[in-house]
Amino acid sequence: MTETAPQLFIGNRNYSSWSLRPWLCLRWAGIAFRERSIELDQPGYGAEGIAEILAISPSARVPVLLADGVTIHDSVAISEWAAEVAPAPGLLPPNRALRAEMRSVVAEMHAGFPHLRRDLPMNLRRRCTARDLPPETLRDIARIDTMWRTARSRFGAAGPFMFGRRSMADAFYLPVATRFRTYGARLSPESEAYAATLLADTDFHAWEAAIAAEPHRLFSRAPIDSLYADPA
Ligand SMILES: N[C@@H](CCC(=O)N[C@@H](CS)C(=O)NCC(=O)O)C(=O)O
Repeated sequence: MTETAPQLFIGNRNYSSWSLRPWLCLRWAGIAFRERSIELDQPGYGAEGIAEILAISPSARVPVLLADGVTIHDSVAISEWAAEVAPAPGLLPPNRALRAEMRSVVAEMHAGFPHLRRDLPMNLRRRCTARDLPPETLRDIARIDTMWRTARSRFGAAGPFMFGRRSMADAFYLPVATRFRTYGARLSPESEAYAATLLADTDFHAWEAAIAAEPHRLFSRAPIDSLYADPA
């Protein structure tokens, strides 16, 4: 790979769902890129104050892609860049109406589901059962279940992904499938089948394998690893 290869800066693979999404899009698009990992568990976390991130990201957040001589500092922008550079794999469906529907669910994920993100943060290593979830979080889960079930009933004949063929929507909801696995959320059979399709992705397995190779350290700046633990 040359020094001009795109560089993707990501956060901890175990926790950073915003990093995983464009990373999957770049892999699915077949784009060669250099990867740089930044530890999120350090001073400034949660306050957009991590010095290493500030040095490369105008938003003080990761993911960031350095490519084409510019800084692309958002998961959707990076994923859209990947889809433009390599249109053939179909990250953006060629049909305009389908593309608009796909962008709607990507935007819904990117801008929404705050309660799901608060109560079921991505934690790939963890397995536990979420307890006493508030109604607003149950509503987020129910909305996603309906989204997945409806899409699968409409596009099932075209393939096993949300819109039949694999697209950017699948990269945006794969981290959600991991949250449902981590916290034991119950879904409709159609959504369970779709989540299993996402979790079987070979690029995602490569991402998970890299976590298994890292030293196991619990996150100290937010209670992600102790959520729903039995009281000592
Ligand atoms: N809207 C951004 C969100 C990115 C984001 O929140 N990144 C987190 C890590 S997953 C971050 O960099 N946090 C640094 C901090 O909180 O200081 C995107 O879609 O890329």
